[in-house]
Amino acid sequence: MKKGIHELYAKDPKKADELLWGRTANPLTRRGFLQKSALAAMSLALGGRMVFARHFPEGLIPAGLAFSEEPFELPGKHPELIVLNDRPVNAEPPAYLLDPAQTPADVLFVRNNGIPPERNTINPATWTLTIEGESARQKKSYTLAELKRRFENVSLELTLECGGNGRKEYNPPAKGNQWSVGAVGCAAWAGVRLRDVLQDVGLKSDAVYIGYYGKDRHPNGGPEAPISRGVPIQKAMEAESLIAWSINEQELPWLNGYPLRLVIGGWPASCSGKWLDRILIRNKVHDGPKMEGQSYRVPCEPVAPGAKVADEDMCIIESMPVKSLITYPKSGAMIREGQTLKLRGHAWAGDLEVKEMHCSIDFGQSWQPCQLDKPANRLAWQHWRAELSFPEKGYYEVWARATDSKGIMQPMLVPGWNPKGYLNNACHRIAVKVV
Ligand SMILES: Nc1nc2c(c(=O)[nH]1)N[C@H]1C(S)=C(S)[C@@H](COP(=O)(O)O)O[C@H]1N2
Ligand SMILES: [Mo]
Repeated sequence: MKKGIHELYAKDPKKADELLWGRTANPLTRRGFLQKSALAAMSLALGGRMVFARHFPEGLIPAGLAFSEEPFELPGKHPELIVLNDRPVNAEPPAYLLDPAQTPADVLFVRNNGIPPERNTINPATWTLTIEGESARQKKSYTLAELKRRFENVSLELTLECGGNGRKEYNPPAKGNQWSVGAVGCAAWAGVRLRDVLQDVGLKSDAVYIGYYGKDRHPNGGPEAPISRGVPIQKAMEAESLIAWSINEQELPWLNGYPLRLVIGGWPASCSGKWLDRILIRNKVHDGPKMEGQSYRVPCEPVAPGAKVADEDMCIIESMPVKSLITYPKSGAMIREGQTLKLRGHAWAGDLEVKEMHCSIDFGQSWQPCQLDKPANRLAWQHWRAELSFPEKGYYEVWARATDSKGIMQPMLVPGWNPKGYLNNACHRIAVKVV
C-alpha cells in the first residue's frame, strides 16, 4: 500500500486536513482554506504563494494537493512508510518494518525541515565540507575524497531518534509532525570521526559548541537555513560522533542527507545535520535556526499540560531517554489458547546502555524479564526477545519496558507534557488475542 497525502485527500479529506494543518477544515465548503492563516500554511504545502487566492472558489481543493495521478512514493524509500507530510517530506515506518537488527536504508524515517537539494544537482565528486567559525584555528575545506583518504574510516551502529517521536500521544496535542513510534532507527554508519577532522583544523581553547549547515533550503524559498543545530564540543569529540557517507554499506538515501551527514547517536536526531557542507566551531552555544526559542527544548522544570512556558525556562534536549519497541509481532496478533507468543524488538537509552528489559501482559501489574543483548557498540540499540504464555482466552496487551544503566525505567503512560511534544518514551504496546 502506498500512502501519501494526495491519496489521503482523495479518500479521507478530513484526516488529510488534520495531518497537514493540525485541525479539521469544513469538509464541504473547505472554508478553512480561505482563512488567512490557513492560506499561509497552504502556500507552504503548495510550494509557493497562491497568487490569485482571492479568486479561489469555495468548495475546491487546490489541484496541487488533491488527486495526484501518480502514486505518491518517496524516492529511495520503502513504499510502506507512512507519509505525515510531503512538503517538506516527513515519513515514518510502522513498527514491524523496524524488525531487522539494522534498520534498512529505505526504512529509516525521514524528517525534513526544508527542501532538499535537487537530486541531480548533487555531485559527490565536487562536494566539499568547510570547517570554520570563531573558535576554529583556520578555515579549511575537504572534498569527500579527501575525507575518505585522510582520516581513519570507521563504521558504527548508531541509533537516531527524532526528538518528537511519539508526539501523537500528547494531550493537549502539540503542533508538528504527529509521529507515532517509527521516527527512530539504528543502522551501520560509515564515515570518519568528527573529532579527527576538527582536530585537523584545530580548535581554539574557547571552543564550546559546533553547529552544522546543510545544502537544503528553507520551505519559504528564503536564504535562511531551514535548520542549523549542533552539540557541545564534548559530544562532538566523542569517538562515536561521525561524519558519514554511507549507511549499511550503501550510499545515503537522498532524503537522508546524500552524500554526507553528521550522525550523533543517542541525541535528538536534529543534531545530525544532513546534506552537510559546513561546520562552525563556536565560542558560545550555537545560535542557528531551531537551536533557540522552543525548538528541541523542553521545560527545565515540569509544567501542567497545556501551560505556556517562557523561552528562558526551556532547556536544550541532550541525551534521549530510555525507550523500546516491539517489532514482532504486529499489533493485533492472534494465537491459540495454550500456545506461547514469541516477541522481539529493540531498546536504547540515549548516551547510556539498556540494563534490563521487561514485558507485561496485565497492564503493568506484573513484569517478566526478557532476554536482552549487549549493544554492537556504544550508542547502538540493543535487541531483546521473550516468549510469553497467557492464562486463558481473551484480549491482552503486551507492554514492553526498558530500564537504563542508571535504573531509570520507561513510564507506562505518556510522560511529562511539554509545549512541543518531545521525548515521549512511554512503553510501546501491542494488542494480542488468544482464541
Ligand atoms: N540539513 C538538515 N539536517 C537535518 C534536518 C533537516 O531538515 N535538514 N532534520 C533534522 C531532524 S529534526 C532529524 S529528526 C534528522 C532526521 O534524519 P533522517 O531524515 O535521516 O531520519 O535529521 C536532522 N538533520
Ligand atoms: Mo527531529
